[in-house]
Amino acid sequence: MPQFTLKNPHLGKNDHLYHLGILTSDDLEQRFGDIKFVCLGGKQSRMKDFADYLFEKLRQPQNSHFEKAVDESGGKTLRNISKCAGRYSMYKVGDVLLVSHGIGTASLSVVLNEVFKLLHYAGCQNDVKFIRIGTSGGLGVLPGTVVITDQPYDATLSPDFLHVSIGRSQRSPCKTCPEMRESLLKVSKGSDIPAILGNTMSTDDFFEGQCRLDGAFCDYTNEDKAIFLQKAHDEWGIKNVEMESTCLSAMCYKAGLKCAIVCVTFLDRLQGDTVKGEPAQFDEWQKQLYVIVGEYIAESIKT
Ligand code: R2B
Ligand code: URA
Repeated sequence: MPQFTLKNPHLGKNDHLYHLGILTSDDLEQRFGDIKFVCLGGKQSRMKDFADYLFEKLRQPQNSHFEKAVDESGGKTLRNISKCAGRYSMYKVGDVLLVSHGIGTASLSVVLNEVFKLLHYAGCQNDVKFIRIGTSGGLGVLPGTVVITDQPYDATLSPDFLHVSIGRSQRSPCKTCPEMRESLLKVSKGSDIPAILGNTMSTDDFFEGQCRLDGAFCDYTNEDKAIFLQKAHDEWGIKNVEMESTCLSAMCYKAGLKCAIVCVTFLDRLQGDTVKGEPAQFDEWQKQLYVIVGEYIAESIKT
């Protein structure tokens, strides 16, 4: 299998992955060369939780990164590899790297640049798969439904990612991997978790960008909002709204890497704006993502 290689001619041998707290002199091939999957999610605590879940699901793989000291019961604790940098959390469980990305494109693109460089410097194979597990607002679906993204759209309903380099706006295509989507859907059908394939709208802002009336500002009417969201649902097939799918799918596609996006919905945005409910219920819904993605990874590693 060929190695994953970034084409940037400016990359050398000495680099500092500043936000991950990793140097190229840190024995990257030995520590990270076996990575096959990268799982990303917004919250640091969710990635720690998912790392612990995956560690058990994959039967405690020894090529994980542990704290040096054992815990009170003599057991091993997974190490937050990026703790020293203080920005993101990162764990390695067997062949899987789990990384938090914060909220939105700015935060996600920083960590993705550094994760891509990590794979490049570590000499990973070029078939590493990226999966985002996240939360979202649903459109016309029951809260708790898991949406596996087919096509990401931006906040203007364009199927690409708008970004700026050397003062110029550029649009890059957003693509998720058809095989990964289908396999994730198949895994979910084998469980009792409600999961669907659908298109996702990704915005740079949680409030006005997602047509909410309950932000600090609102320059449109309830009717304007309802017309836009209904059109997004009916004509574009949008089933959920979040803040990272365009950036992730465009950056992975540009790097030649496959990706999937699996998000649970916390409310139906055709019914309201405010996320409200019991924290325990939200935790339970998010654990559905661990079950689907954990099973998908376990099956993929087996075959
Ligand atoms: C979903 O939830 C976050 C905002 O609350 C954001 O990261 C996203 O995509
Ligand atoms: N995350 C979002 O980006 N939007 C929502 O409505 C809920 C979670």
